[in-house]
Amino acid sequence: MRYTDRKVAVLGAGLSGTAAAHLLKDEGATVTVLDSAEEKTILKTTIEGLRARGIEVICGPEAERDAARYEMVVLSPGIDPASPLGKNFVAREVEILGELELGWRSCNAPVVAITGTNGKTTTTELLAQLLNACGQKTIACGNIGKPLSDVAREGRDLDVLTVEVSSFQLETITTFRPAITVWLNFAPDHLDRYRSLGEYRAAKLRIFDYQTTDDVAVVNAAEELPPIKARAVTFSAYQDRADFRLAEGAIVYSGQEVLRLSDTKLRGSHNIENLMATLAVGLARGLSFEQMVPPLSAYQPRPHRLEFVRELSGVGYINDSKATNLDAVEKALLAQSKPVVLIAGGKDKGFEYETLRPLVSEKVRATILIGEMAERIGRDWSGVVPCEIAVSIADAVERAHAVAQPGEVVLFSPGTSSFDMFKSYADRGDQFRALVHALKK
Ligand code: UMA
Repeated sequence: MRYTDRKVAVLGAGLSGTAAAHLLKDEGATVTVLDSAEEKTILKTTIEGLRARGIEVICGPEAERDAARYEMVVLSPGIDPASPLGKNFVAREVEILGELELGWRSCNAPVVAITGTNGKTTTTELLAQLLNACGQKTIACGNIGKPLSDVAREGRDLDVLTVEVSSFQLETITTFRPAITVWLNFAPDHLDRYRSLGEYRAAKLRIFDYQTTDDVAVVNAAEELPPIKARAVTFSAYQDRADFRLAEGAIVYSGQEVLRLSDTKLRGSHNIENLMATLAVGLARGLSFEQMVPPLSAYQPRPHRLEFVRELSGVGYINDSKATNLDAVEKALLAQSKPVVLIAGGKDKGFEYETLRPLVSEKVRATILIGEMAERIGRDWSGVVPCEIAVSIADAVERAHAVAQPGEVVLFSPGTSSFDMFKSYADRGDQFRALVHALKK
């Protein structure tokens, strides 16, 4: 057993921390889980499950003051090393690693790791479905919602792991070496965690750190990346010099038409790039285009990503709750051909909505604003578009319904995270969808 008798602290009792704690316990460690939240706010079954296995759980302020001597600390991705809980350990000379690194060390299958500010969940899922359909056994895991530590514990016989990785997870890698990496794009996000965009980008770029010349990096040709050791394969919906490029409504590789976009259910140029990256990974894994086209054509987009909800009195309603940064709103707006009534806003993550003014002026006829950011966005877009402030998501949907004219779309693309009013972006999107279905003419 890898961690026999080691005294390990796991920070965070969420999905990642719980999975890490169970894996460490399986591997012989003495484990304590520390979480800054009060015990009553953490899932009871989680805590009971940990304690039942002899894993100690300490919650609340006591967790942040814990002075026990640990030989190793495992960090959940959502815990900023600069937070009170993180700082308590960073200051001491103890080995710190992230849950991704821990899980990877106990997994045997090669890894395809996908990062990017937007599209990584879609690409991870698309790729996992493609590989499975083509006979390569895989599982979509990582930031998508299944920690690598869980995958390691299950010990399934897999050919490859399809892992969505976030900047938070990459901050703490020390050996994580994917056989194939995917760099989809980069745009401002997470400025509530990082002091600058450069810091966020540097964390993401760590994905390439441990790759060698034997590995492959599938990268967006429009991105200026530092030198990478892995063999690069490029893609772009905008640049002709890319290996995978767009020509007359089709994805082209080596002068050959590979996939007609009208044959897939994915829309928007960002999704074309997600498809290109997926094809590039498939090719690097030895698949032929003939094998890959049928499953890619059959793929149904996930909910909350430009999800068409319904049409009512000539107005289309679109749920894009997964848009948690401004780049995603930009892509959602660019994908619209009809005038838009936009519902936006949410938690203050330090974004400047002002940067969207030209596009909002071109595409949006009215906005309904919600959450912590509502008044700020109203000021950023004043003079460009009429803005109304709604007090709840129900109020926002009612107002959008009243304002929208036949031939327009109501687009719910918040542009920031949901935690000021909702449990998650999925909860936010589910509420929007239910309210839209409840609308009467
Ligand atoms: N906590 C503390 N102290 C702190 C902060 C948090 O104790 O200072 C505790 C909380 O009380 C909570 C726990 O830490 O009990 C939560 O840990 P976490 O935020 O790491 O959440 P997990 O449930 O472990 O989920 C994490 C990822 N969350 C984040 O990166 C914020 C999930 O990504 C991921 O699916 C999961 O691991 C499995 O790998 C979510 C996400 O929002 C979807 N990711 C960001 C994104 O996609 O933009 C990066």
